[in-house]
Amino acid sequence: MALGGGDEVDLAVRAARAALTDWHRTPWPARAEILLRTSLLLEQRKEELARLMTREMGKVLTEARGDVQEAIDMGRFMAGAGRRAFGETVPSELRDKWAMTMRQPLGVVGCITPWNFPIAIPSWKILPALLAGNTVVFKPARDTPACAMAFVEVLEEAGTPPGVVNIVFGRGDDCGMALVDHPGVDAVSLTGSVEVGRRVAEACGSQLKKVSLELGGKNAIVVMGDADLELAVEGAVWGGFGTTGQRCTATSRLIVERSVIADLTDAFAARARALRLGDGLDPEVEVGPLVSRAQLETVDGYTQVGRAEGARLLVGGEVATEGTLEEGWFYRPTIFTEVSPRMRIAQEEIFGPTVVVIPADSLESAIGIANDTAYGLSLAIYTRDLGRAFRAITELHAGIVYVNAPTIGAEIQLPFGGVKNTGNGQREAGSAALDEFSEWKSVYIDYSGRLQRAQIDTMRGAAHPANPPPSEGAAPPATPPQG
Ligand code: UN1
Repeated sequence: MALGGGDEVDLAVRAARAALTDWHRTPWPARAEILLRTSLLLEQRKEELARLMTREMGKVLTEARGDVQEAIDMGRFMAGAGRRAFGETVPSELRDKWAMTMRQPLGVVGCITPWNFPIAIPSWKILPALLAGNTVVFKPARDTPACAMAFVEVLEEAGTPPGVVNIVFGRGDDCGMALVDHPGVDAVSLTGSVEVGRRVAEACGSQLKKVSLELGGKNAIVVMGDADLELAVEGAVWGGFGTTGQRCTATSRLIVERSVIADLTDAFAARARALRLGDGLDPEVEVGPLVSRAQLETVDGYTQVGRAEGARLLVGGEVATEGTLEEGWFYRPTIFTEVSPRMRIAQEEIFGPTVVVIPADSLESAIGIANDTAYGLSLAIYTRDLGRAFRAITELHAGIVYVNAPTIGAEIQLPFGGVKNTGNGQREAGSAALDEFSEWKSVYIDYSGRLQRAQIDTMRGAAHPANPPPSEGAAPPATPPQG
């Protein structure tokens, strides 16, 4: 793979700057048309792109289709948003004066994306950035260049003018940081690790660049004693082992009320043991490989950590090598029980098919455990009790909360992002996406034909004795003239 560095980034940023004025002047609905065409083209090419994705990073085909679908959805949503990018019109405090707001682009936006959602996540960033009139330099993860390139080709085919979207390939250290540091880049949007997020935020902070960070999670499903346990097990399997656990929204903790923990764990373990591993292009396969050897080593490293911490390894915990599995980075779905909430395996993001089961005594203690990590992306509760559900909705400290559904499965019409180390308060997707990629301009239009002073001339016409109008300052006669 070609590895770009500072020179390639500089070329891309120059191209993006050169294209900026014209793109900004293009009306919102016209930009939106291109996003609609992007969405339609992605739909036409969905199968081909999904297959490319499975081959490139390993997620099973059904999920790869879902990934492309997320970008299709985002294109539709942003296309609609182009005709409803509302500002506010509010009454002025002065006569014959108009007050309103409009969205402005940030300028050139650097989009740095991970490999786990190689088309969906770029679409969350690039499509709203383009809609708002920004131009983009896109630096995808090194593990998924083909998906990234295919996405950019679709944007080009949909009619994005030259220079509006640019792609650079390379390592985070040099290529990614060159993009973040480049003085021609006005804002950065990153999905990645906390460690990288911190570096990017520091670099942006020193240059006062707007930065949006989405940095992962340590998501949990809380299962209460009254829950539909079959449903909870389904949710835990999908949330924990979908995408081989390589989602920032993956369910990596199950916090279970003691009364049902034995039943739930047995059923969950049986399901995990039965999952079919293999080539994601095979429709029978449920769990694909990890993306790389490095990821496999990280995941296995956490198994060793869990053992050393005294947790009980119930299922998995090893590399899978039987038959053709030997040819890929396969790891068995893994469950630890007898986990205490402060263990590293219960605190740190593993990004693999590892779920830890933690007992809880009550709803209150379960919520406490769920909230007690450095992250706050996605938390879920399974219960049939409406009161408990609402307590959880209110008290779970996360950007996304699910009731009777696992921690994965966010839809693009709602904001996506989290609290604490998960990010820096920005949200992607939904209408919030435009807040990420635009800023407000307040506009005042005075058609009175005279100087009107805000806060001072505001009582004009209201005969306020403390505030005589400037041009009619003479006091009225104390007694009306006699007729
Ligand atoms: C991610 O895990 O990086 O909610 C994104 C979900 C998906 C997006 C996940 N729609 O799981």
